[in-house]
Amino acid sequence: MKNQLCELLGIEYPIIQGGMAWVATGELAAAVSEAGGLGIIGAGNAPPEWVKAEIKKAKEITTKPFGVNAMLMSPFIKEVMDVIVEERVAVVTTGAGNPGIYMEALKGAGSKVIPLVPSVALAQRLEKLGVDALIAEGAEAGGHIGELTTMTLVPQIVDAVNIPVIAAGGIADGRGFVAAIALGAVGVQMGTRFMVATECTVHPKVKATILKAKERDTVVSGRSTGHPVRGIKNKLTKQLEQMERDQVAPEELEKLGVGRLRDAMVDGDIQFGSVMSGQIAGMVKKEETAKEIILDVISGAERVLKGLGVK
Ligand code: TUI
Repeated sequence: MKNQLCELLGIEYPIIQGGMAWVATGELAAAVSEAGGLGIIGAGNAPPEWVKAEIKKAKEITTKPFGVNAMLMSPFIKEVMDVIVEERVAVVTTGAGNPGIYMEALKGAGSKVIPLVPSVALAQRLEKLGVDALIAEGAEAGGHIGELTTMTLVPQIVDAVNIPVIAAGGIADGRGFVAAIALGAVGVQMGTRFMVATECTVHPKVKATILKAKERDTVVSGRSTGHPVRGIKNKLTKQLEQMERDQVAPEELEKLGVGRLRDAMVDGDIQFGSVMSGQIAGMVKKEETAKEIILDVISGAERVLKGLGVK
């Protein structure tokens, strides 16, 4: 399974863990990297001190490369980027915007830069800026999403650029992995499946919610704000839905959303907090170590390929 992406990132398996805000801590990132994938710390809206402490934690657990996801809408984004540069983080993924203004500093620090993109247009713009690879994330994913599905987005981006493309959104096993490769991707990013990893420090009530979720249990909220978010249906999403029906001003919806992700992921408020999750939650049925998850995806992929007569 060693390929071009493994060479680029210095990893064993072409599997990246999603940079989930308030979920992907130094412990989870280090466990995924130790298991041969690429672990990612999710900076989200956290202050720079938190990001720095998580980077230090990961460095204490592993000497393997890991990354940080910089959420470009964070109020602390400039300071978080300073920490990333200072700590010379091996890989930086970005979400929720265009990382153009940070490229020079990140490349200067020796980081590989891999933005998440929801469209062909942004993929082409970022290729010109010299990013190392792209993550094409479909709307099956959890959290902030674009319009296109993984099935339609990945091959269109693959055809439009000359840099490696990683697929994300709706992938949680060997079948999804092979499907992504068939669409032209060089690897996958998985979030929801790693949320229930043994080493993931998210609140146990959140893990239980993911494990019992069925295929139609996620919904997209906040379309009127311009930043739609997928998560598990609960009292918060019902309230947001009602507000959209009542045509409440988008700023009011944004206000209601502030702090809700942390409420769920850290404090375990699964009713009024934002339990961001992908549609594939319905297929995630057991808690396993990061190593077990990665080996299951790889062995599942090998079984699919054998069935196809490829190997
Ligand atoms: O970023 C994510 N997923 C996220 S971010 C997040 S925190 C948040 N919470 C509430 C509202 C907004 C953010 C939770 N989950 N995935 C990657 C991703 N990036 N999805 C969509 C995008 C994206 C959207 C627009 C990337 C670039 C973009 O560009 C706009 C532009 O400048 O052209």
